[in-house]
Amino acid sequence: MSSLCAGCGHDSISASIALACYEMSIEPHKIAKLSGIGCSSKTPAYYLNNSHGFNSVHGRMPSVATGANMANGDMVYIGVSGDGDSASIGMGQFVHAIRRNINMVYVLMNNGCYGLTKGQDSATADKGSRSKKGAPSPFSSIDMASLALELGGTFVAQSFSGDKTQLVPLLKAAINHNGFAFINVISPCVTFNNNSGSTKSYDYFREHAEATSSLDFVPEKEQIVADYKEGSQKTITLHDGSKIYLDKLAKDWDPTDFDSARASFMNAQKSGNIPTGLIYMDPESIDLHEILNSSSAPLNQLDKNTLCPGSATLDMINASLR
Ligand SMILES: Cc1ncc(C[n+]2csc(CCOP(=O)(O)OP(=O)(O)O)c2C)c(N)n1
Repeated sequence: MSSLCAGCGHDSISASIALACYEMSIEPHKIAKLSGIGCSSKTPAYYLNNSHGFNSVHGRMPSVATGANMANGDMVYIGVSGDGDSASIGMGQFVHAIRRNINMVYVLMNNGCYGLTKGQDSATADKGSRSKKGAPSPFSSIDMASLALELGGTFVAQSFSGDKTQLVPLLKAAINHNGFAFINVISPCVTFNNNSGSTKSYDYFREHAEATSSLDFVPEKEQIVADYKEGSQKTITLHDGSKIYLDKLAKDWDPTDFDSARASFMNAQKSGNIPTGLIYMDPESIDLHEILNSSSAPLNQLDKNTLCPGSATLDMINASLR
């Protein structure tokens, strides 16, 4: 049983994560759940029992994920974080995880406030928006999805906690993406930030959501059953042959086009609308292991000869540096 408030968006996201992993038949021991501190970061306690888990200190989840991934690239890393955890104390860690393209899913449960510590404005609270107890936020907000794109993020998506139809295929595509897959999920805080005046409330989202596409994810070996209207679909093939099918809703939408992804965030800032769906992805993305040419085989499975190649090899390396 979750100990979060009844109606919390975070619980719906947890349900979507569990469903995505179930539908992909990922064995629990192949998953590592990682988080920082906050109501959002407590959620891994409520899903994927028997998976590995690490609840780090506040804002430090990305460095734990980096270390774990470097030691064992043969796992599915699912990190969850809050907007306080990621956009304030953990901002430095967040940006470098994107820059390094660590192969992980990063779900930001974005409620525009510090839920766990009783609802203070976070850095994603929109300027002028008002939480239940607070004055209008005097500062402009940080748009985390737009930031992820600017930093060279290779998979940037946006969704809503209550939209399982959109979120589950997005999560599946993110799990299959070869690199850092960021999903910014608007997740209303029913206790502190679900009032009129809040731009992270259920009502505001319903009035301002702007779906870029509806989508489906089809794993490599499964029969393709997607059935979309003629002339409006886009298929993206991932590195392992799996496919993402997009049914375009927004005019001229192409998630592999960086410039239109960027333009959609610019337009959203002006209109106050929230684009949802797969905003951008690079199907050619290469992850940190490939960038560094490091071993993606788990280090604890390497034998002594691989780990210690002997003095002749060492002499060769030394000679090459002289
Ligand atoms: C180093 C440190 N500073 C401050 C805190 C207090 N603190 C706990 S959770 C939190 C913010 C949580 O907000 P968010 O990440 O948005 O998660 P939410 O609870 O809203 O899901 C803060 C400031 C802490 N635990 N550790």
